[in-house]
Amino acid sequence: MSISFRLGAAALMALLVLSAAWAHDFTLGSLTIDHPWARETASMARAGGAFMTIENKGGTPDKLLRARSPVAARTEVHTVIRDGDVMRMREVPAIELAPNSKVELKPGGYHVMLMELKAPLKAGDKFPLTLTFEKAGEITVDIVVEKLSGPQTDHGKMKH
Ligand SMILES: [Cu+2]
Repeated sequence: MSISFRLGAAALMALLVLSAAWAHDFTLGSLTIDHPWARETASMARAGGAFMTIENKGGTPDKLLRARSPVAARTEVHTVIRDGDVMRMREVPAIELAPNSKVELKPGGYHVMLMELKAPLKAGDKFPLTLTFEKAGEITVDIVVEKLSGPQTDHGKMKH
């Protein structure tokens, strides 16, 4: 076996291991929760946002009702609305998951708001978040904290 083949194989293995780690999705009945993540928070921030893509592969609608996590004293499900030229976050009673569709929770849109954080969220950290769906029930997913990137236009500056 040549050296270059071995290196290639090693690189391929590393890539496979990495992509497996990053695939990071969870299944609950006909729901798939893909890539749940949260933004790193500034050291003084008391709140942070958690995001993910939820796909409903089933033929019946479901709803994300609420979430909870040991890292935050309270959580709310939020959306972002434009109010004049200010973006504001509003609590919503639920996120509707239509049959055979995907909903993306992302900065500037739907998110799980982690309120009264017990400690800042640091890039690379992982923590559990338990999601409650109206029909599918409960699942605990691992949230991976990612670095803040781009302009700081998220929760810190937004009004509730
Ligand atoms: Cu929010």
